[in-house]
Amino acid sequence: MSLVKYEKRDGVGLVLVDNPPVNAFSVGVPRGIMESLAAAAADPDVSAVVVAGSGRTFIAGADIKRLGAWPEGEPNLRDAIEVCEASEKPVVAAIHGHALGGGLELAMACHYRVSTADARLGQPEVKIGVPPGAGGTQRLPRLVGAAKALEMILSGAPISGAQAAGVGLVDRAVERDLVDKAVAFAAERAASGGPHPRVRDREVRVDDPGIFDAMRKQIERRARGMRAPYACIECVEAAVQLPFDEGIAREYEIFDAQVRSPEAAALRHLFFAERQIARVPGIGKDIVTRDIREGAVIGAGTMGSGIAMNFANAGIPVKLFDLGGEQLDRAMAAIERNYASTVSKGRLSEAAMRERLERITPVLELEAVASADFVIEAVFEEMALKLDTFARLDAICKPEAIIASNTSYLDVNRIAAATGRASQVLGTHFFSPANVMRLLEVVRTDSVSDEVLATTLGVGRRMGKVPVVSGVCHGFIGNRMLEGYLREAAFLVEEGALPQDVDRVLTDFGFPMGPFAVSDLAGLDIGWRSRRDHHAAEDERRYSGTIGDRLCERGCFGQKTGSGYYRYEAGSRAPIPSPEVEALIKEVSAELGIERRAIDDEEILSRCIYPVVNEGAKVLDEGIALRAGDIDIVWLNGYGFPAHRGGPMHYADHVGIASIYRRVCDYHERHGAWWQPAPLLERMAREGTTFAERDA
Ligand code: 3H9
Repeated sequence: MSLVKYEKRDGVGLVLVDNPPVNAFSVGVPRGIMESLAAAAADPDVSAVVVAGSGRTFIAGADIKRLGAWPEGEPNLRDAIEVCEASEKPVVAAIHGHALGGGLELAMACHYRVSTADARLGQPEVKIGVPPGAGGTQRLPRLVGAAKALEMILSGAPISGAQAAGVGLVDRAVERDLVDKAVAFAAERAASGGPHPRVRDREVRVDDPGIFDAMRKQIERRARGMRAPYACIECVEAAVQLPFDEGIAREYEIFDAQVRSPEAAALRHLFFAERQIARVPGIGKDIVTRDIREGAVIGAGTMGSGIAMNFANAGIPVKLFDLGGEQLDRAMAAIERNYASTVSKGRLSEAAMRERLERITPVLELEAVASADFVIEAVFEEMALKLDTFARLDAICKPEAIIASNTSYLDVNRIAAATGRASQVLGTHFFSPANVMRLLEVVRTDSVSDEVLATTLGVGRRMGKVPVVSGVCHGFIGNRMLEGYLREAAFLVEEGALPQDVDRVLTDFGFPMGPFAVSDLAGLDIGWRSRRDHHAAEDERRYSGTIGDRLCERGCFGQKTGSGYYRYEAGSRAPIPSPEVEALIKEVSAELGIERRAIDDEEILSRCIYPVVNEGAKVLDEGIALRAGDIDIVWLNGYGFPAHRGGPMHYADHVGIASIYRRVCDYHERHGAWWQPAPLLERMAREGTTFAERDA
């Protein structure tokens, strides 16, 4: 089947890329384009060429699966672009849908560009860890100026066809009849005679030569640990400093090195993992989901308020229930403050804020939620209270209503069994702050119907979340895996490291904050209380909460009290290492009979990350997570795992399963039962397989 079609229309050769779903440059597409251009060049009846995309889009770029893995000898995107630019007959790109990455690069190598006003044009390569690599960093600055090009290439965000016309990226934007108009335009340009303009021959406009250094500074925080954004700047800088041929050679060289980097491999993995999460057994394309017109949230604490905002943001009117009027007033005031802060940052209009606020109705009577289609319970994390709440909701809610629990740890199967509608009960585990964090674990109970699960995933997506299906277990995918991470961080400090050592190693790895700074931010008292309630269940294993308990006993709850694992100056969130905490830590080590020792960075990293991998392997083996990629998406969106490491399971593949397994066995021998190696890890180490292979 041909991926590129060629036909003649009114004396113009029409090259139509036909490679659904997004017309990516798969193997065969560049060849097809080159053959079509050759046919047009050889045909005396053809005066000009139009390149367009068939179906819903122009071209979404290089085939990401093939990046850095193109078959030897097969013509590639760069070849097609060269032939296109060298054509003596004018070539016009007719753009609708998306012209992204290599798609836009091809369009910029055409002599002219016509676009629909609503098309999306951009260079998103940085999001998959590479700079544009088929001339994008050289041609885009020549069309729109260095500053705009840098903005587009560094953000990866597309602009509309109408905006593209405004900045000189396209010659015209049209509302309809794109291909007909492009054909007419091409014939007109041919009639006016050549030579036809080539972007490579233009000068680059730079208003401020200091822009490159300024950009490097500006992205420092965001790009921590990543090379791709800097590679993008370097390439655009080359466009300014070097003649076109040298500049593009530089771009190719930088791209070719970067595309083979672990960073690019990690981001490519996440691109596909993000799309895989929607593939859930039992949920086919033909599944009929329910119409959700009204939501309800039970419990107006911080979580409940955030969840109510999610409904409002998704355009779904919601009732927010709490028993206490004061609590409800506080919640509504907090919600309003939250929206107002978004408005003040220019990210929401005043009118949109009003609309969203109007969608949230505080209610004091549980009966008021009877009309809701989707109810989310967000009361205290206590089984008895949850069971009682669900029994009451079951009696009040309309029969077809879905009732979800926002529990972080509890057994949702038991909660479902407290109702007479177990097929309509499941878990929706939001992350705090619930209106900000993108992760949503959707907990699939034994009894929930496929239709209800699909509806819930749809509601999550409407809320702008990344919904990942998890099976039922203590802590679900994410929190279950987090336990080992926090436990080892605490033990490392008892054994000889300081909180700032552990945090530094993990922020150097790429986490935005280390575990101790995060604990201070969240408040140490929450964990303290829960340890006091559940400590008895910890049996004879080594207890990881001693230092945290001591801090709390002294009233050091973290940032909110000005001291925790660090101290904080008034009004500042910057953690400052504290000599008193260090003394306390040493005291605890001595009390526990631990002789403190120097712990190197490598041990800190492996002690914190490998339990996550080990538990992840158990989660996968037990079927709690559907794929290793799902686990990576959970850790990326819920726990700040650095994207350029690809998530814990991808990182494990990168390090090598066998070497991680050996380390886990070693720690198991030295430190205790909680390092029990996952049977899956053992099997994979023996068989020499990877999580990526398991997912494929
Ligand atoms: C590049 O161009 C490098 C060059 O500079 C230099 C080269 C030398 N490749 O997202 P969707 C698949 S790098 C392969 O669900 P939407 C996707 O996996 C590229 N596959 O649809 C999915 O498959 P499945 C720069 C791709 O409507 C299906 O298509 N370009 C590619 O929500 C539908 O995708 C980009 O980074 C691809 N390029 O969004 C653009 N694109 O159904 C990446 C999509 O099996 N793409 N697929 O799960 C996108 O941003 C979105 O797909 C797009 C459509 C906005 C186009």
